[in-house]
Amino acid sequence: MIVASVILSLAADARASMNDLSIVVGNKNYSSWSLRAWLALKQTGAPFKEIVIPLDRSDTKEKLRAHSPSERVPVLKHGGEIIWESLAIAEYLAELFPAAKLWPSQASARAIARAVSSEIHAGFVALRTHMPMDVRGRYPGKGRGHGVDKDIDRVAGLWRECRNRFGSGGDYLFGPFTIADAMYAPVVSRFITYDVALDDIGAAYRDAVWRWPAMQEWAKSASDEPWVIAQAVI
Ligand SMILES: N[C@@H](CCC(=O)N[C@@H](CS)C(=O)NCC(=O)O)C(=O)O
Repeated sequence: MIVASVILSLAADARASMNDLSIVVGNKNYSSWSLRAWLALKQTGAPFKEIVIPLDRSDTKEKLRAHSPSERVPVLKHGGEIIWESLAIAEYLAELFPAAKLWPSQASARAIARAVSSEIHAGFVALRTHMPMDVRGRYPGKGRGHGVDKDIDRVAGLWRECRNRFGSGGDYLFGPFTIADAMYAPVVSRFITYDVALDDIGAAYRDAVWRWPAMQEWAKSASDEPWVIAQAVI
């Protein structure tokens, strides 16, 4: 009885504050980590407020400090709670909104979705360094620094494996859109910006993510932004 009433009151707390979500992001053209968390939040269908902090400006650090304990974006605010780190935000949203099915429901698919999400979160340094996200930019053939081809091959291999093993229920890595797709969305944008050639499975997946309405909404905002950051490698 006590357990049931605690569960009911926790559920009521969560429901009561579902409308109290905001996300702090960087420039949409450049902030790849912000894109990941923002896409996961969009996928919940919940209303949220958005605060954009332009990066690489004299007042950026001060603005970041006002919102983020790590002085980085994204940050999710839910009531009095502050969550930073894109993957932690995505995990939090998956728990808060179980109906959104942000992770695959089958255990081994879910474990692999978490593995590929952690792999991009922690790795692919050459790709992330030499091909910085620039959503509206088009630089075919650029960004091929040391180690980038190896990273591209690994990404293409992961996409192929996930699509072949788990993708039959939809156009995304695990069928329907999950956090894993949000984590690779900036890579999709990079592959378009730098015109990276892909096999048929990779190209179809890239196009599916790019067409996704939330991705298009982000890309439109990125194109409309006034800020320009010089990218060293381009
Ligand atoms: N590991 C963090 C990385 C966050 C990160 O590096 N964010 C960049 C923007 S994409 C940032 O806030 N940079 C601060 C700055 O440019 O001053 C995450 O996953 O959220």
